[in-house]
Amino acid sequence: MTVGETEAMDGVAARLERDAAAAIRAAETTEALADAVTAVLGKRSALARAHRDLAGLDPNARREAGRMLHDARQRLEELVAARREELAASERRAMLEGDRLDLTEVTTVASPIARGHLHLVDQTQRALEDVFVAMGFTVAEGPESETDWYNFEALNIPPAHPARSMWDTFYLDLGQPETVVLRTHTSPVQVHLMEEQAPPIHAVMPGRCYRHETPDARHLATFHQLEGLVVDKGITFADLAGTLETFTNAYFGADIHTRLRPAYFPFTEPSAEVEITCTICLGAGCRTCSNTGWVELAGCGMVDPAVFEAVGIDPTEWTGFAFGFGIDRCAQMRHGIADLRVLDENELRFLRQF
Ligand code: FA5
Repeated sequence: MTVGETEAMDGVAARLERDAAAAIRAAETTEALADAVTAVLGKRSALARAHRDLAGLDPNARREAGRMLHDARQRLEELVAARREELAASERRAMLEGDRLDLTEVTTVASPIARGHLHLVDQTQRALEDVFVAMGFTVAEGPESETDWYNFEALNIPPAHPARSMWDTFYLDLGQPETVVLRTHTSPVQVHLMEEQAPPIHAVMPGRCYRHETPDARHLATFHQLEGLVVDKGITFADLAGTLETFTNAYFGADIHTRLRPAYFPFTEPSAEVEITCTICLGAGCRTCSNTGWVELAGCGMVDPAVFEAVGIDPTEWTGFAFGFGIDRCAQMRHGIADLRVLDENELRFLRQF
């Protein structure tokens, strides 16, 4: 190969390599790169043609030109490998970016399931419990179906006693007729507690009660009470009155007045009813308070010695008081609900207000 021929071949190889390198760098995707590789390094490429043309050269020139083309091909293959890696990396990045889960976006999308909250009666029960727990009471619970003994007899209401008519009772079809009832009040939980626990006792007992009553503005057939029981030494009616006063101030506010009216319950002596100013009419008289200006919230009294005897507590050593608040009534008076029946209807537009 003459010096001139060598220079000419050098120039051809350099041009082929420059053009091929430009095509490789211009490829923007791995697919485009594969096409570029076929075009610049494949069998029909200018480089492959130049290789084939070497056959027409004399052996020296062929060797020299062959080396140049071979070196150019090697550099181009290295360039292809580097570009392939670059493109694969950026394509992987793009794919991960596309798959990324944007958690802020997910949480801002409104859930098709609306979040609920506690029913007003449950909220009220918890608020009442909180007030009494802050005063040092514990919280206990008892069963909703009771034997006649717990609901009546242990509470000093023997069978056929006229006081039974104070509670319109639902009887369950279990055992002997009229021996198992849906509890008509939470007072039977007092009996369970005194059987299980030795005095002193300071406890409240919330729960659902049932009465065969026609619902009206102040009554439901299924309602809730919060029973209270204190058994200790030297407990007097003043302790009961003070506890009720502290509770009503804490729950209803200092401007709500309460009064105690003498009443009768077979399991307390003396007994009283706790009334507060009707919050619907502020005492003026309305349908909710039957035009009296007052609404009864609870029954209460000093534990009758006969109840202590029924559960084996010595009434000469211990005295106590008990009360039973209507939880639904407390919610009614606290929130100015004219008709208690709305608490049972589960109308969401009403419930969502609380
Ligand atoms: C009793 O149930 C007694 N066990 C209360 C008691 C406990 C007295 C401890 C003495 C010692 P009474 O039936 O009055 O009493 O009910 C008490 C309270 O429960 C009422 O003041 C009222 O707030 C609520 N209540 C009673 N019946 C219903 C009803 N049908 N619907 C809604 N609340 C009611």
